[in-house]
Amino acid sequence: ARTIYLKDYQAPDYLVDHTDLSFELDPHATLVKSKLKIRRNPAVAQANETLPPLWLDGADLELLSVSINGELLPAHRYQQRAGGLSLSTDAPEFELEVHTRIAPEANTSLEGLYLSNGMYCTQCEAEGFRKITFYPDRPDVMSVFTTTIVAPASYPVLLSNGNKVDSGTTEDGRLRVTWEDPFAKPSYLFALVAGDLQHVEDSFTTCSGREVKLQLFTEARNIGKCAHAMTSLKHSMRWDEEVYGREYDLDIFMIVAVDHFNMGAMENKGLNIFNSACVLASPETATDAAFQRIESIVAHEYFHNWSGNRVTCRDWFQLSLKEGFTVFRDAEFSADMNSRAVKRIEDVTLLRTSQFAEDAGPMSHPVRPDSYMEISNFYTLTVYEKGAEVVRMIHTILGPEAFRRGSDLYFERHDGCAVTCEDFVAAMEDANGADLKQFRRWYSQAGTPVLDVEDTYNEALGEYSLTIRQQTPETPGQKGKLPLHIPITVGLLAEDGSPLRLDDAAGQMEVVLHLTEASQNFTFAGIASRPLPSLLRGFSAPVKLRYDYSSAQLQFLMQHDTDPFNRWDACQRLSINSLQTLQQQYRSGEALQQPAALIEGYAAVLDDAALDPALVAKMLALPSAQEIAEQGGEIDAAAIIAARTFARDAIATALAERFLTRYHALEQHKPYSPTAEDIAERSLKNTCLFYLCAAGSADALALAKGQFERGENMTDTAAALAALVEFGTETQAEGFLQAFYQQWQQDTQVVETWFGLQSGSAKFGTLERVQKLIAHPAFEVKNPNKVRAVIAGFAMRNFTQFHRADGSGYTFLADQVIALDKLNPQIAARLVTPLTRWKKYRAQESAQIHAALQKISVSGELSRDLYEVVSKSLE
Ligand code: BAL
Ligand code: ZN
Repeated sequence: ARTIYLKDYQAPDYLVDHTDLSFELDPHATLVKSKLKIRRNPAVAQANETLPPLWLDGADLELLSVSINGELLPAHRYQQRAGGLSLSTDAPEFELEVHTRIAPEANTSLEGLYLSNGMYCTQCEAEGFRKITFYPDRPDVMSVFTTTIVAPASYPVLLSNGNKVDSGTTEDGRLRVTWEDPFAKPSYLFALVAGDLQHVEDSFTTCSGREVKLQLFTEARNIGKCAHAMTSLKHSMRWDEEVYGREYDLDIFMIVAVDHFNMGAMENKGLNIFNSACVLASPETATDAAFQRIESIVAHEYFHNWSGNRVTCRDWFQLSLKEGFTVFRDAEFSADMNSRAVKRIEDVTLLRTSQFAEDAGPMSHPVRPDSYMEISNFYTLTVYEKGAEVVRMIHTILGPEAFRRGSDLYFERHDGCAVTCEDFVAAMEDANGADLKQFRRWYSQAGTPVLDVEDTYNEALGEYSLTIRQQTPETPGQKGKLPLHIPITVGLLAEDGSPLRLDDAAGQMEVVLHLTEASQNFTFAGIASRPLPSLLRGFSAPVKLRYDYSSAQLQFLMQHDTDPFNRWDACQRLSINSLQTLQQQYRSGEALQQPAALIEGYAAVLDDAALDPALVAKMLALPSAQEIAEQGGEIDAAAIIAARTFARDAIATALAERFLTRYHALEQHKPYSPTAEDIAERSLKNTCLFYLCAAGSADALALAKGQFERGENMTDTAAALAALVEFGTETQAEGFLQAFYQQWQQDTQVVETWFGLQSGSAKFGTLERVQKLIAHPAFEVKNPNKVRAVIAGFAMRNFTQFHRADGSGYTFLADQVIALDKLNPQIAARLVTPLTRWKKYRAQESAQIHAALQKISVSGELSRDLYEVVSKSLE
């Protein structure tokens, strides 16, 4: 497979001013006619030049005809090649008409035009449009689109981008609708939907008083699950006006829910298409986590209307320009709508668990990658989440007002254009006279920086000093890393726990230190006694920070830090320290010792009535096995599992009474509502239930059974079921799972939850069971949600069973990946991730994982997606 480099970027030879598409839909033979108004790109044209050939991307298309200015083009004027069509032209401006035939029914890649439960839909980002018609399928070619859809009367809803301008019936009785999108856009934002759909409707009045029609389309059975997404949409529209000054621009905004979808959702102009799991919810069927995910994804896609659509990417290396910025925007939105600290904790947990692993693995790449074989493989945690952290650091360095000036300038300067990460940073600088020269390295340098912090206190001078060293480890293809500009938010605590005023920060309680050197000293004057530092507050930079805190100091921070994020983080450090000690004991064959400091810390957290229950629940959750594995050093799966299980059970037993009291105190006697307060209570209550069941008493299991049977809402039902599956007998677990399935088998989203509860269970989700689930009638290999629930649930969220000693988990995953690659390369390339980390494990596991990867490598011809990941991982 060919590697594409950022350094080779060239502006397009031709531009497309207008794109006129017509579709005659048919599952096996959809006719696509495209009429393009094309002209030579004046930015690259030379005087008296010979015109270069026009290149049109195309994949899996049956070419029927090519005409220029109404005349059929003779065959010698064009050449069909792998990946597209090359045409010679004799004028700098012309109208090109291309007719192609495609088979949506046969399209299992879910890129381009395909069918989901009989409904037509599209996914064009990044390079799916070339599976619909021949086109310059690159984001810097922006065109105004008109789309006509013709379909049998059994498809009464026919949608595309923009405004509906015409509709009628063809002579043979088919329906015909025409849409016009007045905003020039790249092909990746094109969308088409056709189906027998219902919709809910609402409206939103923009800040300038325009009325926007809001419509959410689903299959009839899901029409009762739209309210939360609609509310979330209206909140997002208002928030973007208030916080960024961004008003919606069309008269209509549509969302469609589809069951078969590779991503979470897609921001097509005026016509967002969503994975059902990321938009449909009701209290009976969706958990709190689903409600919050929906709110944030609806916001994310809506926010793309400005950060992505109005201002788009010049090329796919700039993907983080829209994704990093938009993730930052949606995270701030969620923080404003819910608990800021909890949102931050969740995002940082994801970053530490998965993005740090990516940064340290064979696919490691900068936020703005330098090269790729298959762009779909770069929709990564690095581009999205680390990219959002980079934008957050700009926000921290400049401050909120300056950041807003920067974003205003960015949108004003580049509206209607396809631009680069450099343009974004330049706007932030120019609006504020700021200097982000060194900061730009965050975009080009891969890997997670490690900060080592030491401190000294000079009593005689009343001075406290921090020495901070930074170092970024080597990553594939990148040696000799340079120091980054890292904002480190710091506070100091006095002996009594009160925050110290910092002279350098004009009497503020915290200060942002700007680390720019490899090693740097920061001194605070007027400090009367040795303080305890609270470092990297709010996780002000995506780094690993090392400072030698004692257990007592961590417990002190857990109680007294004024930064709620750092209270939680102190608890995390305490947990990780305890778990590392337990792992050492396990490895040296000693009896595991009670983690006394951790139990003491947890007890204090449970006793602190003033602490937000959401924060308590987060503090009481032990780091996942995966997160423990990311702490560095060789991964010993058995030691991690033993340590974590031992700690969990020790906590459960020691604090059983407290858990019980808290559980009862948190029982809710009111209707379900997905507010931050109610979610917080349920989350702590269910944490208590889980520990109570872990301690193993019959009473606790009876509590879980009662909660399960009451079935008040899916959050409580699923939590009770998870506890019963993990800690009940196998027969009991089987019974509850059966009962649950009987009740919910008609509901796709609940069945996905049901699959995930089993595949992810340390106890129940054994390989044998997972193999049974794959043969279950509700499993559908062509549906990515089902694959994610069962196969990824096992391989990515069931550390215990996936890493079983005989290596059969790895072979199983290899076989699944090989089979899936034939159907859906994007999903196959995602699913292989756990096998790419083989170098990090102990010798035995490492050899087993490597063998599984080899098995894939020699299994036959791989898709470009899977080939890139496998070949880079074997290097
Ligand atoms: N652009 C792909 C889906 C998303 O990030 O919104
Ligand atoms: Zn996005």
